Amino acid sequence: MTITITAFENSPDRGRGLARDMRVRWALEEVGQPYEVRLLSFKAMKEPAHIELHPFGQIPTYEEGNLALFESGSIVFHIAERHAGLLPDDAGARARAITWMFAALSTIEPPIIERATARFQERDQTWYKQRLSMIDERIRQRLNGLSARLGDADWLDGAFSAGDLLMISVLLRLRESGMLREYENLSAYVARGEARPAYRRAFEAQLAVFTAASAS
Ligand SMILES: N[C@@H](CCC(=O)N[C@@H](CS)C(=O)NCC(=O)O)C(=O)O
Repeated sequence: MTITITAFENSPDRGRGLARDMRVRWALEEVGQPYEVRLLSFKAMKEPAHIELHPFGQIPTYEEGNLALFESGSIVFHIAERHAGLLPDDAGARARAITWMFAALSTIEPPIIERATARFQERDQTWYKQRLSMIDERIRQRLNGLSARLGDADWLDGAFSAGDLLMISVLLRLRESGMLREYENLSAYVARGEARPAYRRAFEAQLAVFTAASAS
């Protein structure tokens, strides 16, 4: 059955792979599943046809036959459950990998998104610098814990898993802040993720969309 995902027609991140379709593309590439992409303008994302698929009018969505999903974490979990390569067979290791998926999305991602929102929407406020440094402190608290747990391991819990895929996707959003460079092991961890052939293929595919949109 054909898998179709949605992505920005013209991504605000200018093809840097930070939009959340990237993590879904990466998961599909890791498990070797072909997929099609339906590109959406900001206007189309808020129209009834898309709201039917995604109640909040966002990307990504995932369609496969009668199944329609939204939320990148749920989509990656679905892919990882259905195809070998992203979750271990051992029940304990599988539960721990799923725990890292949740940790990425519910513990690490929120302050990182808060930072991006502050930079985008609050930078003209008089209190902006103070707020940014408070958010950065919160991010560092999380990174301290993550860095200590990763130590000198390649991945968070044994073999590469969907937990690493989501964690690296989330950490990549911090790159422009320079904060990742404060953590040698986390920088190396992110670089290991980016070096995976599946990541490269997914990255090139989303970049091609942006390149084509800028040329037209
Ligand atoms: N929690 C959702 C967040 C989805 C989300 O924020 N998508 C962004 C792109 S990365 C979007 O569609 N932004 C446009 C908008 O909200 O109008 C997920 O993980 O899928």
